Amino acid sequence: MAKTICVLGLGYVGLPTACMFAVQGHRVVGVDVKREVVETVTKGDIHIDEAGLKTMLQAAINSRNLVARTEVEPADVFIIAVPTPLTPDKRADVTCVERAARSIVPVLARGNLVILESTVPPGTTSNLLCQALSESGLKPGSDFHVAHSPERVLPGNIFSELVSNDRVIGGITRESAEIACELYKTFVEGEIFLTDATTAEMVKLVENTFRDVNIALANELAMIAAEKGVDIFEVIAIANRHARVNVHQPGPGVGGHCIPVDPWFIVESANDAGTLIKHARDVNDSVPERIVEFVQRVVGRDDTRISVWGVTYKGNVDDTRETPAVPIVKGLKDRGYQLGIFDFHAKHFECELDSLEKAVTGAHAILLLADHKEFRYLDPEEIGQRMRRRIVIDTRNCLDPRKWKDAGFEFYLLQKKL
Ligand code: SAJ
Repeated sequence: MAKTICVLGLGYVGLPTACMFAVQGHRVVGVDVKREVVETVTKGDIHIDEAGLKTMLQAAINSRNLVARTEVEPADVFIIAVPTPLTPDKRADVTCVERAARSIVPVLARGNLVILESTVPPGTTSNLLCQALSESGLKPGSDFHVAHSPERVLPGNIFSELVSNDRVIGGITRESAEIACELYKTFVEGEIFLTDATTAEMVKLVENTFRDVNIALANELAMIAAEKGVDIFEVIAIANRHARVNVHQPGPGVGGHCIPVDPWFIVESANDAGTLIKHARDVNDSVPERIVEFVQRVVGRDDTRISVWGVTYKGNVDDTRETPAVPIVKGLKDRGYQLGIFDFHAKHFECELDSLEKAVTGAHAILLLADHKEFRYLDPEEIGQRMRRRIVIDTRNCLDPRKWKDAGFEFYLLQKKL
């Protein structure tokens, strides 16, 4: 049965989710505190880059099932999809969740369902969220339902993953989980696992922590392999052919708003445990500085210009949140390098972005940080003609070394000269 759904937060998760529910026939009110986001969405335009999002948004708007507002409206279901960033002392900043919950209080009615999709430390749904909603005078679990259903979609592939991924739904009561499950079944084709709210919170954190610790292992192995003169990407590719091995990829550091953040939510609630998780975080955070030192060793220092390619946190997205490119660019600038910075997708970055032509002209070396697929199709000869020296440092195993070496480039794959 069609429901009225209020989605709070029209970002990478909230907007695609709002669109999905709208095209399935639910009446959706998308709410964002930023007026410009509401205006953009209302026009059928997008403020974030995600494959298929614009088409989906226009379908949702044309169906007349989606409207965008700056204020919460009465609804059957409220879905909170707001950011939960890190505080400077590496704890979860849940202010936006709290504010979103408080904005629901005046319109909350008996029988409503409130779902938290934002990633939060274990216990947040049952404690902070329920307490905030209780200010309505209604009792969570009996007068209205509350569930945590963490988003688990991969930026760049959101629409297909929203549908095909398995989902975990943790209710503060079994009934809360079951009612939320019925709703998500509108479009979820993956399996839906029902559990309690704190378990669901922990599941989400464990997934991203697994990834972070695994990437830290890859980054540590990359340093060891470099000392041995071994290509770490080849080592991992062969090791991963073993049926029970899945080592992730090393790179210039770990970015995005999830993987470098979520492990801290476990560490903060772990008292004295969590040392391995913290160490992995520190390993990954130390990678950008190592990259800067390596650049210095390869290209030297005097009056040198580096062409930095790709500043997003990973390839084929426009997102520069928590990107390792920030500390790398800062480290290079602090050492006096001149930089030309180019990205195929990023719209915002700490420093001004250049055209590709400007970024390579007069450069002594290219430092590739984000593996956008477009980089693979560039002509090394054309690029080389504009440069003062022909050096490439590919931190992502993105380029075809043969092509670049044939064009006279000295080619480094992470720290290994090929
Ligand atoms: N990275 C590596 N090596 C790898 C994989 C990734 O260095 O082998 C780097 C990336 O370049 C990037 C960072 O790690 O800088 C994170 O990228 P990612 O693709 O691992 O993760 P996100 O942040 O784009 O999305 C993750 C996903 N989580 C998992 O796959 C377990 C996604 O499903 C979650 O929904 C998302 O976090 C989230 O919102 O939590």
